[in-house]
Amino acid sequence: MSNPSLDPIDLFCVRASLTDEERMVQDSVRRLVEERVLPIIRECFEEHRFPRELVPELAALGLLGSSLTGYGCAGLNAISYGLICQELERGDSGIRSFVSVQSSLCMYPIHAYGSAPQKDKYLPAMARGEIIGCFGLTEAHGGSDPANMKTHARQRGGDWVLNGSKMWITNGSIADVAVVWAQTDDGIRGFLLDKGMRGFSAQLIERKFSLRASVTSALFFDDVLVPEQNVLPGVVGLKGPLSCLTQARYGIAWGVIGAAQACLAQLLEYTGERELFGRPLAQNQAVQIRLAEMARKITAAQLLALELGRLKDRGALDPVQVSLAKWNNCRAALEVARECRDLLGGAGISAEYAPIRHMLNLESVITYEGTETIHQLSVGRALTGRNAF
Ligand code: TGC
Ligand code: FAD
Repeated sequence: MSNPSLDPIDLFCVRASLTDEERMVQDSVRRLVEERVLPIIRECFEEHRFPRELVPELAALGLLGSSLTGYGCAGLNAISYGLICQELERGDSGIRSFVSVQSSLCMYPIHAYGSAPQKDKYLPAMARGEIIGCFGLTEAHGGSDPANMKTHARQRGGDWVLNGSKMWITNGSIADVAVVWAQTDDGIRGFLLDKGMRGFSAQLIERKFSLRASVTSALFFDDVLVPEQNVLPGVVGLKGPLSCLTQARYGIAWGVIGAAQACLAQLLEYTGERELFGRPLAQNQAVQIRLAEMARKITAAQLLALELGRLKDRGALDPVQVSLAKWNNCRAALEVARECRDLLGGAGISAEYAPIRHMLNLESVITYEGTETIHQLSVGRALTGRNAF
C-alpha cells in the first residue's frame, strides 16, 4: 500500500473521525469479540447454539439498551450504538441480532411507550441481562405486510385476551418477556407477555442454514389473559412497531459492515500468501480489481452509516434514509461475503474460514427488518409520492 498507515478495511479513516469516547466503545467491543466470541463462534454455528453464556458479559460492557438513558442504561450516542453493532457483527450476525432485539426492539418500546411501573420492572433487569426480550411482529402468512396481522386482543373486563401466533422470532424460546403486537378494536397495540403466562408458548425453529448461532422461534397465543398493566399505554397503530424497526434497522446498517470487514481482512491475508502460477494470488489484476471493488463497497457503506449516525444524533433522521442505508449496506456486505467465499476457492466452503458463515448469516439479515424489496419500495415511494406496496 502506498501509504502504509492506511487501513485496508477503513480506507476513508472513519475511525479517525470518531470521538475518544466512540473509539473507546469500539475498542472495548472489539476486544470482547476477539477474546470471547471468535474462539467459540464456529462451534456455536456448527452446533446451532446461541452462546447464552456471553449475555452477562454483553451486559457488563453496557451493550444492552446502550443508547437509552436512565434505568441503568449507558446513554451512548447513535454512532456508538452503530459501532457496537459493527464490532459484534464482525464476530457473528447472531450476536448482533441478540443485542439488536434486546436493545432496539424490546427495551426501546418499553422506554418510549411504557408506563412508569413497566419501565421500572423491565428496563434495569434487561440492561443487566437478567431479563431477555423478544419482539413479535411477523406472522407466518406475510411478514412484509404487518398491517394485515391476524393476532388480536379483545378486552374482557379490565384485562385482554390474546389469540394468534408469530413466526421467525429472534430470542423467542429463551425470552423472559415478549413484546407482542396485536390488532385491537382501536388499532395495533403492544403487549408485554411474561414467560409462563397461561396459553403462551414458544417453539424453537430448527434446521436453519443461516443465523445458526441465534435462537429463532414461533410464538403461540391461545386465549392468553393479559392484564391491562402489561399493555404499552403510549402508542396505538403501526407506527409503534415501525418506530422500533427504525432503531434496529439503523443498527443493522452499521452491523453488516463488520461482517464484510471480517471477510475482506481474512481474504487479504489468504490472497497474499497463496501462490498460483508462480506468484501470490493477490498479484493478479483480476484479483486486485475484485479486492478493490470490495473495498469500494465497504467504504461507501461505512460513510453512509457514519452520516446516518450523525443525522440520528442531530435528531434529523428520516426512516427513508434508514431504509436506503439498510438496503445498500446489506446488499454490499452480502456481495463482499460471496466474493470472498469464491476467492477462497474450495477452502471457501470450509468452516475454517469465516466468509461462508457470514454469507449465510447475511441471507437472513437482508431479509429481516424489512426485505430489500420493501426498502426499495419505501425509497421509491419517497421519490415519487406514490405508494406501490
Ligand atoms: P403506513 O400505514 O403508511 O404507516 C403507519 C404509521 O406508521 C408511521 N411510520 C413510522 N413511524 C416511525 N418509524 C417508521 N419507520 C415509520 N414508518 C411509518 C406512519 O407515519 C404511520 O403513522 P400514522 O400516525 O399516520 O398512522 O405504513 P407504511 O406504508 O409506512 O408501511 C408499509 C411497510 C411495508 C413499509 C411496512 O409495513 C414495513 O416496514 N414492512 C416490513 C416489515 C418488517 O420490517 N418487519 C420486521 C419484523 S422484526 C424483525 O425482522 C426483527 S429481526 C431482528 C434481528 O434478529 O436482528
Ligand atoms: P414475505 O413478506 O412473504 O415476502 C416474500 C418475498 O416477497 C420477499 O422477497 C419480499 O421482498 C417479496 N415481496 C413482498 N411484498 C412485495 C411487493 N409488494 N412487491 C414485490 N415483492 C414483494 N420478525 C419479527 O417480528 N421478530 C423477529 O425477531 C424476527 N427475527 C427474524 C429472524 C430471522 C432469522 C428471520 C429469517 C426472520 C426474522 N423475522 C422476525 C421475520 C422477518 O422480519 C420477515 O421474514 C421479513 O419481514 C419478511 O417476511 P416474510 O418472511 O413473511 O416474507
